[in-house]
Amino acid sequence: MSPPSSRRPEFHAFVSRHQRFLLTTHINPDGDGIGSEAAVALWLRAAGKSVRVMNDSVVPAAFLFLTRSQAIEVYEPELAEQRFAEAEAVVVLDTSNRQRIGRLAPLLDRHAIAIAVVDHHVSHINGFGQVNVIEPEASATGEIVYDLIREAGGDITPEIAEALYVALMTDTGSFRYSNTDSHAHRMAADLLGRGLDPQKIHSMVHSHASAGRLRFFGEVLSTLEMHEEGRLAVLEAGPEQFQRHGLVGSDTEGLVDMPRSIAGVDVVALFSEVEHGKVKVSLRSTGRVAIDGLAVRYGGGGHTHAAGMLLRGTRGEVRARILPELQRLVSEPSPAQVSRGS
Ligand SMILES: [Mn+2]
Repeated sequence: MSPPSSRRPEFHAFVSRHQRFLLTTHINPDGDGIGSEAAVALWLRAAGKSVRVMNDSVVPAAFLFLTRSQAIEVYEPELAEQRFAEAEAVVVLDTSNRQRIGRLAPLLDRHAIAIAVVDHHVSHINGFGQVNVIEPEASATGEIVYDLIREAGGDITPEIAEALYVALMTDTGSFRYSNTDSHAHRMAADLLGRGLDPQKIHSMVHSHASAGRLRFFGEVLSTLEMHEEGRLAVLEAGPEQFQRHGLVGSDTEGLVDMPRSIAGVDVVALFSEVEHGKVKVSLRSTGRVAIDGLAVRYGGGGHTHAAGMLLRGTRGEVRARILPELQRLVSEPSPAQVSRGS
């Protein structure tokens, strides 16, 4: 059953009505963003549509194999103008916050272009498209895409299956986060039945760490702080650490998840000051505590148990603002903050 803000029939009409599509996803795209783009592109092309894909950020090395038969372009001012002029319709995948598509966002205003949004984040539930398929109960945008392709009578080819498997696998933390439900497992089973090699896909996605990234993880983890009688874990990384190891903000992927394995931890916060005066706050929680509300109040977003925001200031200043809020969340969760799943 789709929630009120999900408009699947309207999405199918949107696809039928247009011929030339431009797909995009959020800045610092993950496996769900790239996998969903690849799957939708392959499906639309098989249906005789013309498709371009352009993102604000480069495709991370881990997901380059998904661009074998569909190029994913990176934003450049002139090229972006050209792509928007050529397209009739944009499909935004894995974010319903228009700011999150980065430098492509202003082009939505300058070009009279139809917009559809397909997403599973709860923070901008009404969407900014003419058509919004926003289903927070889906474990990945790829899961919604899988349903949409099948509803439209499209063929889940081995290549589409691979892209959707990557989307599902990465957004469920390899089927271990709380969003992993029976629908996700049924979908995975169906995709595997189409001849995928899960071990091979897993190793393609997870064999791109550099030695510098692991040393950086080691450094940051060695300064792990525990607050609130062990229920709140705090990590911090500074600009000099990113520079020394040659890393960027997206290289912290996975780091904030590690302290979740400590017995008794309810919330983990990572304060990454990637450049001076700009702090990325990554939040994770376990069953008892919801952290998406806090992220939204500070202009960010995410899911019940995985959220984040970007704040201005030094990490000392940002910590001083956010830490008391986290301490409050951990020590007295109100009924509204009790898990409702993600
Ligand atoms: Mn996602």
